[in-house]
Amino acid sequence: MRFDILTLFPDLFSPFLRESILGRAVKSGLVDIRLTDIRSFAHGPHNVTDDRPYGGGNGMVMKPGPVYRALQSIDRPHRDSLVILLTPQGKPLEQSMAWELARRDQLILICGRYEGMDERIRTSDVDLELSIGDYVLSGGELAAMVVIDAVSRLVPGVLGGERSNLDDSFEDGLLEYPHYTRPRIFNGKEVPAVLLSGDHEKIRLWRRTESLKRTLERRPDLFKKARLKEEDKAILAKLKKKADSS
Ligand code: 6GU
Repeated sequence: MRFDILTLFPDLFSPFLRESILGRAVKSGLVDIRLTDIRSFAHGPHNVTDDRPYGGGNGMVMKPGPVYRALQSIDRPHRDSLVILLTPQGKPLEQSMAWELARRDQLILICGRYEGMDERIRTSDVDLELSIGDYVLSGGELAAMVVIDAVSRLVPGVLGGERSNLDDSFEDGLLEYPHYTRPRIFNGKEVPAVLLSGDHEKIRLWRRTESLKRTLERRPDLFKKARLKEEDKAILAKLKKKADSS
């Protein structure tokens, strides 16, 4: 899978692309990540990429020309490439969207800066606008890294055999159960006995119950979209009853 990043700050990406799971995926060729510096497509002696807003007001606006030329310079050998603009006004990124994006061969990510991007780029050259949450970042770069991280770990082979993404929070719409590793007692706190029991069915049931409990306590909104089995509904009914009676 290929990612092209259009940015005024390509240097922000280097450690992120080099380290850990993504670094390994890049090295092995499972993901191919290319950086395009929008500034190198600016004209004039000062390579200006922003300008004052028509109509007045605070802040600066990204000029359409440099972004447009940067976009034109990207080769698109694949039929299903997608141009994504990172903006707080975009559609909120969710796990289901990450799966959809992971099916593509090429994602072209445009990182906005300043107060925003000239509207004509958004309306004629962008396929999808994405936000990573309801807060304001100084630019789309961190959001692009979030998208690349969330998507590339769904590309077959990227996580390797050592773990799977299927147990992750949100894969079935629920929060994950708590994890423990050695030592068995840490600062006086013991690992729940069930996890030492060796009884796989009991462990599975405990984990599922903890998942449902956490989701109920912290993110009840997730139940609107969660995929619940009959067993889950029974556990949930018990949890709710217990909460009501205490
Ligand atoms: Cl994609 N960009 C910026 N600048 N701020 C954001 C965002 C994106 N998503 C949430 N906040």
